[in-house]
Formats: sequence, structure tokens, C-alpha cells
Amino acid sequence: MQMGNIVFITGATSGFGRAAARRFAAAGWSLILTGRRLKRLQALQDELGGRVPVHVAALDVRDAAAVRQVVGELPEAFRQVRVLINNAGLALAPQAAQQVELADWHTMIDTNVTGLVNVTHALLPTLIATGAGASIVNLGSVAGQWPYPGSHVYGATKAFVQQFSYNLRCDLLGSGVRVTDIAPGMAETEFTLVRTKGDQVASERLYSGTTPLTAEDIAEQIFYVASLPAHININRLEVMPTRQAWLPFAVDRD
Ligand code: NDP
Ligand code: 8X3
Repeated sequence: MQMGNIVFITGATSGFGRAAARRFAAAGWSLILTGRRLKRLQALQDELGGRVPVHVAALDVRDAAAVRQVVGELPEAFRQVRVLINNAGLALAPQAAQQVELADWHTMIDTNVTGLVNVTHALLPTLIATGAGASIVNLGSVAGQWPYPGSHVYGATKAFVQQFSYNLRCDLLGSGVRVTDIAPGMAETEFTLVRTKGDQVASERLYSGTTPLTAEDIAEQIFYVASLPAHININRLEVMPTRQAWLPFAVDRD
């Protein structure tokens, strides 16, 4: 294992984050695993801790003080983070904007925007100190680029992720720190279960009869961009299932 290969993952309790933890562990990286569900983090630590050093911390990314505390209290062996995977995020309220509770919009903004900048801000000095080969991998979405009904604030938060990623690149020029916006299309995780507030049937219906991306597919892309030679920066990586594409524009008619 190369010295200094430490990855900090938000939302490691499920989906892309958990698959990324397994992918980086397979390559010998030390893992910092965060998320709100501590039992799931501990289960992942039990699974991977025999192979690589694993540090877990229960963390709600919306809480800036808690983020600062977790980063500030990293054990010595985990301090020199090389890769930050800003993965924690969620969609809520798949219905039309005019039917949505304001609280759901706030939760998406607080998590996908405020949470992501909280973690980025706390780890920027470390990543800059790491220098060449350091990476920030942000989980955006096709929803950040392409509009569709029921995407409202979710898609808008992911548009933020894209532009924030590009803007960070401008300011980090010369530091060696890379920034990538990975924008997946439909991927089968707990994402739809969360979006529908626990509707297992709706979740299964969305993914049935087609071939969605898997969490492992996206983990492979995350690992790829973060382990490229230090002089290569993938700015944005949009990945869809072969069996997903766009529809024509909708038109309101008499
Ligand atoms: P999952 O629901 O399977 O995983 C989401 C993860 O985010 C969980 O580990 C959850 O952990 C964590 N999370 C949610 N809220 C918070 C919070 N406030 N603080 C800390 N962690 C939080 O979904 P995915 O793996 O699919 O989603 C991961 C990312 O990928 C998200 O940003 C999502 O928007 C994006 N994405 C997903 C796509 C898909 O089709 N699946 C496509 C495009 C993008 P816990 O609940 O334990 O805190
Ligand atoms: C999640 C993918 O297509 O539901 O970001 O917006 S999609």
C-alpha cells in the first residue's frame, strides 16, 4: 500500500458510498467512513477493518460544527486525507413542485448543498497540504443538467454541485488538488426508497424490467477519477445506463 492513501467518504452507510469504501479498500486505501447510521458504519468497519485501517464517525453533514469536530479529531494515522468523496445526499418529494412540503426542499438544500460545502470547507486545508494527486469527488447527478418533472429542488442542488466543482477548480489551480463532478443517471440503491419515504414497491417498480447502474458501477468510476495520474483532472463524468435516455420536450396543448 502506498503511504498517504486515505479516503474520506460521506454517506458510507449505503449505495455509492458503501460500494466506494469496498472499492478503495480492495486497493489498500485507509478509510474514513461517515454517515448518520453508526451501526452500518461499524458493520462496514467489521467487514473491511481486517484488510485496511478504518476510522468511522457518525456524522450529519448538515451540522457544520460536527463536521469541523470530526475532521479536527481525526486520529493521527488518518489525518493526511488524499481523496474526499462528497457523496452524502438525497432526493425527496418526487411529486410536482406545487405539491411539495417546504421542509423537503430545505432538507435537500441543507444536505446536498450546505452539507457538501461544510465538508469541503473543513477538508480543503488538508487536501491542499496533500497537494499533487489529491482529489475532491462530488456526487452530482444527471438531474443537475437535465430537467424532468418532480426534480425541482433536487436537480437544482445537483446543478450547484456541478458549478461549485468547476469554480473550485479555478481557485485550486496550482495546488494540485483535482475536482470532479460525477453525474450518474439511474442507479439502484436506497435512493428511491428515501425519495419516496419508504415506498419499497415504488422503488422496486422503478428499477424493474430494465438494467439500472449499480452502486459498484459508480464506485468504479469514483475510484477511476481519484486514482488517475496526478496531472489528469476529469472535470465532469456523466454516466447513464445504456437503457436510459431522454424523451422529447413536453408541450401543453388545448
Ligand atoms: P443512498 O440512499 O443509498 O445513500 C445515501 C447516503 O447519503 C447514505 O449513506 C446516507 O447515510 C447519506 N446521507 C443522507 N443524508 C445525510 C446527512 N444529512 N448526513 C450524512 N449522510 C447523509 O443513495 P445513493 O448511494 O444512490 O446516493 C449517493 C449520492 O449519489 C447522493 O448524493 C445522490 O443524490 C447521488 N445520486 C444518486 C443516483 C441514483 O440514482 N441512485 C443518481 C445520481 C446521483 P445516512 O442515512 O446513514 O446518514
Ligand atoms: C438521481 C438520478 O435520474 O433520479 O440523481 O435524477 S435521477
